[in-house]
Amino acid sequence: MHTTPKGLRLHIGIFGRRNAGKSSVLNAVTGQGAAIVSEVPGTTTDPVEKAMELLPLGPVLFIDTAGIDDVGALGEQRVARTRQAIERTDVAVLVAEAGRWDAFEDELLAELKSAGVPVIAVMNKIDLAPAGAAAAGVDPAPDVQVVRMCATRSEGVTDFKEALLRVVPDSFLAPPAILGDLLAPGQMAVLVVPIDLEAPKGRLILPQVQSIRDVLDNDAYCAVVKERELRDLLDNLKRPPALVVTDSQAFLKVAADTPDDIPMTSFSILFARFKGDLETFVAGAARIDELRPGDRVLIAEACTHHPIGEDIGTVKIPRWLTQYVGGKLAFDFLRGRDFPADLGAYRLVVHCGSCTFNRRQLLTRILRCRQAGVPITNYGVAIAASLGILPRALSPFPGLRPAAGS
Ligand SMILES: Nc1nc2c(ncn2[C@@H]2O[C@H](COP(=O)(O)OP(=O)(O)OP(=O)(O)O)[C@@H](O)[C@H]2O)c(=O)[nH]1
Ligand code: SF4
Ligand SMILES: [Mg+2]
Repeated sequence: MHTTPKGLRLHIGIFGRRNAGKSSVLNAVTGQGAAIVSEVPGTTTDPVEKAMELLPLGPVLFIDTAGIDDVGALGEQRVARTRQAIERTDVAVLVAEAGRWDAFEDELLAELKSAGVPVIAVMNKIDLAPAGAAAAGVDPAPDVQVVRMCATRSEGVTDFKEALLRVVPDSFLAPPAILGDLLAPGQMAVLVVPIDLEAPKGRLILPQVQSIRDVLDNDAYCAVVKERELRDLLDNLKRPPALVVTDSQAFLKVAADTPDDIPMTSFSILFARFKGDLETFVAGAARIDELRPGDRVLIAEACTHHPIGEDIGTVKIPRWLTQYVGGKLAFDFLRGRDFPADLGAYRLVVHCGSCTFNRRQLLTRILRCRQAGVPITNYGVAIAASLGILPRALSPFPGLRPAAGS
């Protein structure tokens, strides 16, 4: 968890007046009592750093600073050190007491903006704000995300994380490789691409094309075959491939035709890692074992492509899950950009490969599911789990283990 070099962590600086609740906001967001909190203004005297994994965003470094309205000679040094913290901040959190946004906050905001740092304004202590006081706060500027919180009761934490995902610079959301990192230069991958009714006429689909490009970018190479020719190809190779990747629909046949010692996975699992958070999806798949007949499952697709023949999302996944559970499940289907505000009715969300989404969009959905306490998994992981071959499909990722039974 702490292996990510500090320079690669998103640095989140927390600024504001003394006693506004900066350290309390840090504790609420991290869910840990890392920072000392007290009613005495000036409790935090020097910037305090806290490295952690903030799901679903990834590795971050919080910098809790001393109140910048600090007074006296000692105070001036503290203010200087707080100002230095701005220089290493990627995202700034300006904490104010709800209903108390004055010239001081405006100046601090202007300073942060002139440093080119995106800002989240936290109106904290909403519990103390007079009832009806215009929802306890002003909206400082159109380009500033405003979050209302009661840090001591951990209220507003999810809103805070959503705001964070919105303002995080793109470079911090840069995805890992698709599969290039699983191949050394000069190694070979075999990509299994079924050409069935759902395959578009005359071309390959985007995830397949992106995978080929990623292999080439990493000085490796690949062979592309339909599932029928896989066995023949493997028999004719002088060296076994370093990796076999299949479309999920041909999982069982490809698993049967690929020798056990060759790592094997699916495009959908590769994209779960590339676009989202494979670990979360693998953890979410454990819920499949707990599903009971009658449970409600949301199948969510990022785009509104038209299903042809037996569609994977509306037909195949429901069938596989139903067979696995041994009884009828209640499925809802969702296509496109809208994600339901209320996910509470669902026992599980199964998401498509999100090839048309960027990482920020999928991570936001993962966050919503977390907030609702609903496990989320994706097509490739769910299919592998319901076919009983998830451990095999995770063989290229030795650090990831499915929960027992899935
Ligand atoms: N009622 C209420 N009190 C809060 C809230 N957040 C923080 N407090 C209280 O406000 C006081 C100051 O909180 P801190 O988190 O230490 O504030 P800080 O901004 O870090 O203060 P300094 O480090 O002194 O600059 C403490 O007594 C907290 O318990 C809140 O949302 N509601
Ligand atoms: S966004 Fe989802 S539904 Fe649309 S093509 Fe990609 S994987 Fe399929
Ligand atoms: Mg403090």
